[in-house]
Amino acid sequence: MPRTTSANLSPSKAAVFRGPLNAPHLSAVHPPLQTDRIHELEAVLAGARDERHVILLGGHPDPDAIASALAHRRLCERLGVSATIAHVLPISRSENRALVKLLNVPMVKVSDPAELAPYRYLSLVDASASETSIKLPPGLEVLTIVDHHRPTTIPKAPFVDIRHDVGATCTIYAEYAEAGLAPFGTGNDDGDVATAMFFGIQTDTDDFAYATPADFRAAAYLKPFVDAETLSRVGRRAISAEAMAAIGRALADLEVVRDFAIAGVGHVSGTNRDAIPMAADFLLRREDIDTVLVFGIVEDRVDGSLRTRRASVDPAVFMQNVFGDDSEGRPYGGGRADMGGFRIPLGLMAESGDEESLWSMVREVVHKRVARVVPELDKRKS
Ligand SMILES: [Mn+2]
Repeated sequence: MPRTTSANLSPSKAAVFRGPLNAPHLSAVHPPLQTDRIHELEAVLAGARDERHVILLGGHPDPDAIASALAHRRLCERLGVSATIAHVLPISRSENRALVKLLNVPMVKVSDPAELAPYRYLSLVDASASETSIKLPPGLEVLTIVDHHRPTTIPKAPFVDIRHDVGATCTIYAEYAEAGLAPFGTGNDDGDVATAMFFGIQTDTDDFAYATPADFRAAAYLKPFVDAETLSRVGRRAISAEAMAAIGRALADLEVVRDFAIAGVGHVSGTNRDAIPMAADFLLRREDIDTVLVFGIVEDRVDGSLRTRRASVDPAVFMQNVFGDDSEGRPYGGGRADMGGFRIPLGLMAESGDEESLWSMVREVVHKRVARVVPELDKRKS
């Protein structure tokens, strides 16, 4: 493992503030590390030492969530706390499955609340509310919350660290390590954890395009421990055959009205649901397009993604103008997991055995609705 200087790897907390990373020019761009916070976290975790602990990931876990869970588990291990990483929904992108495989991420998939019964404490990473698709056993208590999203309600837990001024949850965990709470460079799995965390920061900041000084600082702290070859293999962002086929169908179905594009991908399996935002991201790269809507049928619903480069287009407003609200008055779009994503349940229609007719109906209805906002789309069809 390459070492930079002994000063910034020193486990002694006192030495941290004298390390080279705290040079005046860096302190000027980011406030100094908060040692009281790490003592608080250390005390909360140490206090839970005798009980089993689960890190439950919400949604379809992305690299920042997976790597934050690894960082949290590593921290627990160092403090003598046993922690298990669990998730409910499948890991949907093949690049994320590659991350889990290449970095040996120990994860268990849970589907029944009974599987969570052995655990006393719950830690949330990269989310401030627990996964809604599983009912939590009443005895399970939230112990820590570390996140970088704006919470809808202020969550309560013995330890809460929510910061919106960083691009990734991994940045916060890297700060804990840099501040002296289980610093990197001592453990066998440090390389894997650092590599995952670096990739988490990289993906959550759009390859550092939206990285804040804190994200760069965290990445710089982790870099000496990162395995560059593994990082480049994970960073290849492999696309599954099914997702690539869906992108092909999106290209074949593409309709362009001025700088707006719409494309349907037909049926996509739940595991490859992310083929839809992937296709949207890909189409948005066409030089004459600045807003794109891609949709498809995923299991029992219409699933779609709106991507835009235009500051004047608010995806949530666009979606609401197009699809309106459901029977309970909630908009179909604007889910927390996918900005600009929408989901419309197909209800009984989903049971139709005639996939082709169902798709052509869905396609027609979506086009009609979108024509409310992009009228030229309708004129083309008639
Ligand atoms: Mn994140």
